[in-house]
Amino acid sequence: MRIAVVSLFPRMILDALSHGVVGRALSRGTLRVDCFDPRDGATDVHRTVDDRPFGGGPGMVLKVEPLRSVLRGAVASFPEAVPRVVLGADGRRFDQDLARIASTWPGLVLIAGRYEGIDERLLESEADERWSIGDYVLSGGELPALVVIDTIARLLPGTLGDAESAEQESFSDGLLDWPHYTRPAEIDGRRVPEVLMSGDHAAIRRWRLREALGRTWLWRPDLLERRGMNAAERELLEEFKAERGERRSQ
Ligand code: 9D3
Repeated sequence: MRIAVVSLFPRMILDALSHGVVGRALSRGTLRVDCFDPRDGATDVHRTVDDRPFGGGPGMVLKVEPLRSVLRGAVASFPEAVPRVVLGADGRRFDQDLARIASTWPGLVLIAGRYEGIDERLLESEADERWSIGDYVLSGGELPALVVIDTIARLLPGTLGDAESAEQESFSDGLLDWPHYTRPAEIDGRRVPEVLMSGDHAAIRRWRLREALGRTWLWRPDLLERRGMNAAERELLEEFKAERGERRSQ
């Protein structure tokens, strides 16, 4: 998949993508990311990309012409039509479901804003969607662009190893993670749960699912509501609650 990013800080995007799983996806060619800088679309000597807001008030607004010119270049760099997505705090919440959908697209143009925002007329005429990554105020769209790219990259065939890819579709999908442990088996008198040392893979699987269900019930009941549970899972959750009650009364 290829993603084009329109941003005033292309280095911020490319530097951040050079590490780890996404860095490998880029060097293997599973993913390609190209940046387009609105400054390159400015025509004056100062390479102006922003101007004062009509109506007054603090801050600056990204002008239409430089942004539109590089955005059209970004769109034209694809052989077919691809969705143009503006990152904005007022957009549709980006989540794993939306990431799964986007990971099937042949390409994507992400537009990251800065300052107070982008001239509304550009958003109306040159963008298909607006996505937000959550309810908090950032300084611009670059970090959201990176969040979107990282999330999509992990879903592309060939990014993760076979084991990790298989785990994505596992029984624990839609739940919080179970707890993880590594050596040493005891630290400051605190031991790793005995079942993990047992070598009984069915029991380990069952314990992990129980912990994942229990943690999701405790901390993200909204996720559990949405996902639902089968009879076996409901029983495991009851087991978790009973054991938790016992632990608390000890
Ligand atoms: C304090 C500024 N706000 C006035 C009410 C408006 C505003 C302007 C620019 C708020 C945020 C931004 C910059 N943020 C983004 O470009 C952004 C963002 C975010 O801030 N939170 C969550 N998702 C996103 S996606 C893009």
